[in-house]
Amino acid sequence: MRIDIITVLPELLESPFSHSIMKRAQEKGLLEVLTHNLRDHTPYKQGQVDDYQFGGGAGMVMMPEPLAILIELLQKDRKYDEVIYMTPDGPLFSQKAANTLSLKENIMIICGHYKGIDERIREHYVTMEISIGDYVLSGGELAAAVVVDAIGRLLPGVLNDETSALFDSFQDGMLAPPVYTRPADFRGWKIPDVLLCGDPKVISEWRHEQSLKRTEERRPGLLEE
Ligand code: 6GU
Repeated sequence: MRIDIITVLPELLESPFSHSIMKRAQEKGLLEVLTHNLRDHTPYKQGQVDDYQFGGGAGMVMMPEPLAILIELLQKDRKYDEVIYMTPDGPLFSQKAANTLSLKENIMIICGHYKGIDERIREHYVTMEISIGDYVLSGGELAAAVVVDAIGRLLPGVLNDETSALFDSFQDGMLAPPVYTRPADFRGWKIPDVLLCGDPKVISEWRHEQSLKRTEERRPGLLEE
């Protein structure tokens, strides 16, 4: 999968994909993440990409022309399955959306800043909008990093048995069960006996019960879905 990200802050997106699982996904050739600095593509002087909003009001708006130029430049080389605009007024991101996006070949992500991007870009180029939660970030970059991470780890071959996504929270509509590692007795705090019983079926049933209990207590809405 290839992901092209349009941003005015490419530096902000360097580290998130340079470590751990995202790094391995790229080294294995399963994921390609490219950032494009919008300022390198603006026809306006001094790298200008934003301007005052028509009708007045505080805050700048990202101008349509630099975005259209860069989007069309990218679209010349490949067909994008989705052109995603990261925005707090978009639909909420979910594991289900991550699963669906992980099946795509080419994705473009536009990171907004200031008051957002000119509405005409949303109307004419954007095919999907994503918000990662009901709070406002100063730009779409951190949200884009969240989305790329959630998608990237689902690509076949990225995770191994140790990191498998099969038993993640949300993957079956439930939260994950509690987990423990050595020592079995830490300062007198003992792990549940059942985990030492050696019967995979009994342990699997216990984990399922724990998942259900956690989900009922913390996120009952998930069970209704
Ligand atoms: Cl995608 N962008 C911004 N700027 N803020 C957000 C967001 C996105 N999702 C939640 N808050």
